[in-house]
Amino acid sequence: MELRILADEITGFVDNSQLNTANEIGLNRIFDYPIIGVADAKDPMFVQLQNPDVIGPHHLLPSDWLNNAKSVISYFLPFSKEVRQANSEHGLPAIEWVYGRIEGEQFNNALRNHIVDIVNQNGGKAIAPAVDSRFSVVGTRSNWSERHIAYIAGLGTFGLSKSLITKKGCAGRFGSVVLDVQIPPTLRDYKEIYDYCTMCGECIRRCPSTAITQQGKNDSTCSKYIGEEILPRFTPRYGCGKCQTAVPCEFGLP
Ligand code: B12
Ligand code: SF4
Ligand code: SF4
Repeated sequence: MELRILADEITGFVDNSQLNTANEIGLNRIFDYPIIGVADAKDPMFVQLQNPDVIGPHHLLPSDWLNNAKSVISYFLPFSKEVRQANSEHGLPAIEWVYGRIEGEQFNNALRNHIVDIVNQNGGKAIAPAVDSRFSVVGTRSNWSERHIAYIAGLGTFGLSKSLITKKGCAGRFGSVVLDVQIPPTLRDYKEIYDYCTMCGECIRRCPSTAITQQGKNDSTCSKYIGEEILPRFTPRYGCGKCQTAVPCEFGLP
């Protein structure tokens, strides 16, 4: 099976799925076309993620999710200009952004399932860990980290804000699927985990909870702010993403 078949399917899904809209707030498009990367399921970096300094021993390998795993498809769905620009104000998140977080993730889950279906229809087997019953988050660390998978699949590097920065920026969402079909891996054009970040510090100024400093991002400060300040105002939705909008790494490499 060629990557081109999957890429065409993903493009069609972004164009045609009703889940990529939020009509009740007049939003015609949540996500633009994604960029797609491929990792070899046997890449030694998957084992490295089990180091407690990186993620931890609970982080599963591709072969733990799927017997005979050969490749991992990872993609980044950039938010549309409407969603990104709406969130450029300081302070509370834009309504478009919190829909992007909740309804956007419903679209992302549908896309994960769609990719699994396409692989099955082409005679392969596939699993999307994020929608699998074994998926779990321990504290703030999941057993399948979409950003770390994207890093291995050549899609980008981390930033000071801990967002993963891709050639289409960092304002968006990631997804991935493990498959038992061999697809040539994407080359990583970086060496270190923060290569794409210029350390300009703009995300520090954007963060309403002071979670980000020159030393990095404090996950519990960010999490507490979203849980205590945002969720009560926007229930059942939430989000923030000020560190991903109106910054030089929002929609391209900084
Ligand atoms: C738990 C969680 C949170 C927690 C903790 C975030 C965190 N940094 O881990 C809280 C609630 C704070 C949070 C907040 C947000 N989240 Co969140 N969250 C997750 C979740 C479910 C799991 C994250 C996880 O497992 N982290 C693991 C830890 C270990 O990651 P880490 O500490 O950043 O990793 C560092 C170390 O590994 C270190 N490192 C040290 N040595 C080495 C060696 C190697 C080889 C490598 C690779 C790394 C490495 O580098 C990393 C960066 O410093 C993921 C979904 C998923 N399944 O992945 C989404 C996810 C990370 N969230 C996302 C988003 C969008 C958000 C928010 C913007 C909220 C919103 N939607 O409005 C904010 C802010 C994000 C930000 N600036 O990071 C996106 C990220 C998009 C992006 N461009 O990066 C994700 C990937 C969801 C998705 N499907 O797209 N989130
Ligand atoms: S705003 Fe600047 S410092 Fe922050 S992640 Fe983006 S490039 Fe890095
Ligand atoms: S999501 Fe909001 S609170 Fe969390 S680090 Fe980014 S700007 Fe700060």
